[in-house]
Amino acid sequence: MILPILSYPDKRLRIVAENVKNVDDTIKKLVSDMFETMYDSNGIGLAATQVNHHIRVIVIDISQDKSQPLCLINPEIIEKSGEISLEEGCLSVPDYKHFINRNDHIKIQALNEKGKTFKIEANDLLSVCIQHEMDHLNGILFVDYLSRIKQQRLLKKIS
Ligand code: K2U
Ligand code: ZN
Repeated sequence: MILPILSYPDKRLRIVAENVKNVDDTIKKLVSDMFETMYDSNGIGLAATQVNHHIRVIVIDISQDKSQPLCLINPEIIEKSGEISLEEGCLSVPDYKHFINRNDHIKIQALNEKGKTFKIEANDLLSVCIQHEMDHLNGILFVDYLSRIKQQRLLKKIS
């Protein structure tokens, strides 16, 4: 089912998500709804926070043909290195893109949608997307990295 996505400056986007205790059927249903919602919005990532579920679940698919679904539950960054600046957008901040500096390479440990622990290394867009989504789980939006002036201009445009 397609879920409603919270929009900036909604305060609920600032809630820090809780760890998932066990990957049960409710989580599996949420993951499936998150993929459906992400694909429907032409996103390449979506965090549970954005659909008002404050648990540490992320779905990602940076492929053009929706062929590489990736689900990260309770993700933790094990390593990070390098610098990259990509133009980011956010399904919770419509019609706004900006270059953001992040690490180019990261190594993550997480649970998959079967509750099995796995490790993944990522570079470039995948690395940026994972970092963007993990920020969501900590109540951080990409606009938070911009100057106060830019944030005020954005808020004015939205209000
Ligand atoms: O809101 C979200 O978390 C989805 C983000 C994922 C993203 C993270 C980093 C860099 C770009 C996108 C986007 O809104 S998905 C739409 C999109 C796709 C490609 C490039 C820019 C925006
Ligand atoms: Zn986002």
